[in-house]
Amino acid sequence: MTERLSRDSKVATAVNPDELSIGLVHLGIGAFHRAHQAVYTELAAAATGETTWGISGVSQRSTTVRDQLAPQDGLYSVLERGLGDPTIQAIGSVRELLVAPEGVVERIADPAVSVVTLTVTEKGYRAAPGGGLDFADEGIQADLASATPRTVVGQLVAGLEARARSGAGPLTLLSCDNLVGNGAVLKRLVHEFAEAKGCATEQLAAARFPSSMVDRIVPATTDADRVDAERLLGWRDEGVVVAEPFRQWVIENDFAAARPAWEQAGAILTDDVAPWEQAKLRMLNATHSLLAYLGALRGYATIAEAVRDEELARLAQDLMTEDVVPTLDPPAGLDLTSYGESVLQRFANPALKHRTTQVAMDGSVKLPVRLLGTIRDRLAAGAEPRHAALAVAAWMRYVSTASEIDDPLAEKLRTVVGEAKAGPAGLVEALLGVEQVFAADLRENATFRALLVTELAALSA
Ligand code: CS2
Repeated sequence: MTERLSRDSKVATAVNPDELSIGLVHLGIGAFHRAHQAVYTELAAAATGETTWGISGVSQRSTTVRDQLAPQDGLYSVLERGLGDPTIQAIGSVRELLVAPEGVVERIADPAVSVVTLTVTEKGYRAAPGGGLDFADEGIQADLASATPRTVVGQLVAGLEARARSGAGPLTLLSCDNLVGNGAVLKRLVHEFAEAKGCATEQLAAARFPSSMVDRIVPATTDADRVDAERLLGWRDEGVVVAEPFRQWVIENDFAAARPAWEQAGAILTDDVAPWEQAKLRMLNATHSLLAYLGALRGYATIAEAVRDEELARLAQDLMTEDVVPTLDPPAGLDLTSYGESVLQRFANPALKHRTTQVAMDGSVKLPVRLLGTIRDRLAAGAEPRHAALAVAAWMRYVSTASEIDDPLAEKLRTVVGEAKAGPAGLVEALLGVEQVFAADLRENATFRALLVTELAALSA
């Protein structure tokens, strides 16, 4: 067996990791960050020669990433799987690995740190159904009462508070999660938490919360990927991440202080991220969910298999053209027709092996972001969003038939499904009652309900 990747391996990275000091904290150092923002950060540093943008990567609970990367001196590689042969690139920009809460507040308070980026997934924000902080959340309640924060929002507020003591300058908090208006969402949560705790006011006033749209398909790494990486790299890499060749990052240019020159690595800095974000969430993520639920129901293991089913590909296409496109006001430079085509082509990449069950997870927090906005807009325009309703119905069918569901509301969903009256109308009635997912306007909309019942009946036939 080959030896483990480490500093001694002398693999080529775009930056020399030994020369990097930490200037950025990332909360949620999963595969996505390592294949996306960390790559941009590394390439930006290489382009500018700046050595102040090493990353301190934080896991919220699991020690897995630290255990994989710390013995490798933070080094890992990105295995790119496109239509040709796979390629590999080692990345050196992650310079520290933390597992919260250990050392996180102290690192955020480091005066050398001026940006905190986040990929903590939809559920990591602990937002209430109607927006704002979920004060009923046990983690939030615990953090309001304790000095050792365990939630992301708690860590950020404690970090801001500690910066006031360490004399650090103003901080930028940059959300990179798939949320509508992710910057504004994070700002509201952080402000509400700080207010409830009565702290961090000065640093909070100076902080900035730009929104951003992130895009790269990053399936979970498998053992087969580790074997391929070892062959291509010449070293064993326990932290390898797999990604498609495509990557995109659109960032609102609203920073409190210094930031990496991400535009040098291909990121778009703009005054208005909203149209980019809306197009991506409603086109890509919505069709991803449609294919995940319908695909899983048809027994397909991967998204690529699902989109190769002609009927499913057509439904995905129709979702975009008939329901989504009429709701969008695309940014200059984005052609929605070719965007939609490219999305389906990316999904069809057979080398990626993106599991339908991976995309299907956490539906209760993903549907409101990806699909319900489209449905709301179409209903308001007097239209019938049949394909978007089909995606929701497919989720309903999936959560009521899958042997196991991976979702923060799994227990509640199981109970609701178990108590539902028999038949499609009964299941629709029961699941529309889950107020964490469906607000009253949709629950009470007769057109939406009728569409769901029709689609669910067809799926159950
Ligand atoms: C996917 C996303 O898992 C999911 O829900 O829809 O992770 C998707 O792959 C990314 O947003 C692509 O940028």
